[in-house]
Amino acid sequence: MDIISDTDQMQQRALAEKRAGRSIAFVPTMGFLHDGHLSLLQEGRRRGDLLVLSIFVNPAQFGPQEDLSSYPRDMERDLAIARQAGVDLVWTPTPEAVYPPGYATWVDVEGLTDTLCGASRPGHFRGVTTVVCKLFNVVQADVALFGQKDFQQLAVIRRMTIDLNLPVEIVGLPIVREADGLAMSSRNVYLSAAQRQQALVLSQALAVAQLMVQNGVTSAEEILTTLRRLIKAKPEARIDYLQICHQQTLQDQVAIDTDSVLLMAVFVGKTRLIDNGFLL
Ligand code: PAJ
Repeated sequence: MDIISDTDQMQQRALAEKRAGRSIAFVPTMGFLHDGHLSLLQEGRRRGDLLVLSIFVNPAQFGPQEDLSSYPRDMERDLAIARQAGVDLVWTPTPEAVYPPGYATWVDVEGLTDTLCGASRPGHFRGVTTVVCKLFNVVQADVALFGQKDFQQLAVIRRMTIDLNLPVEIVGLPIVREADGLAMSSRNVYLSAAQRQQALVLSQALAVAQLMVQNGVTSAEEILTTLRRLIKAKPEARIDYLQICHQQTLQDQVAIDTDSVLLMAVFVGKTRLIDNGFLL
């Protein structure tokens, strides 16, 4: 497994691989890898001749009050996991290389980024789309793999890829969960034992919503009212948003149908957790 930090070196290597007729599968991450990331790497291994992983905690997607400086990092462990997963090349750029002095170009997807995480984290998606566009250009990805855990991020990246004619196939993969249902996240390490227990309320809320729909409830508001009560019963949980949206437009829905997805962001203590799932 090769480890490259330099951007030009990464791009030259990618271009050489393409000239040699090899396809490139790409998994962009911020590191502190878990089984969710691993599922993307495993699918990437199947889909590309060369499997590239990037590890970059992207400052541009963190707000001023957010956890950039405390975001968990463990490069040695990440590299061991990558080796195990059959990654060919790990790219670990520095913030200075990605955003050198004078940097002035941003990619901004309109509309889809107005709601949900976009509303509570101003500028977040601008940071995500800008870095993902840059990463695609350097890595020369043919296929890139993303998790449905970040449902809105996936929708926004699909939109950007279409709108900017990026020659990259975007693949979305299901949420990987802990045995008790908690969606895996690098941020789960922030949780105390008591908070870790209360964090189960996200996946429980999803299960309750799915059960209500199975039992014939079609009113989004009826479901949301029940879920709000469930979540508020946890002393350390605070709802950031809880919405039932159309999977493509991300607009709120009144009645449940096969396009309905429940999307939530809940603070447990100071840790903001997200989860989502289809209702039918
Ligand atoms: P990060 O949070 O490290 O996630 C990297 C990829 O792993 C994303 O596509 C995310 O959706 C996926 N992922 C995270 N948890 C998952 C889970 N439990 N199951 C399945 N997939 C999961 O998302 C980012 O980094 C950044 O915004 C990035 C796209 C790298 C741009 O900086």
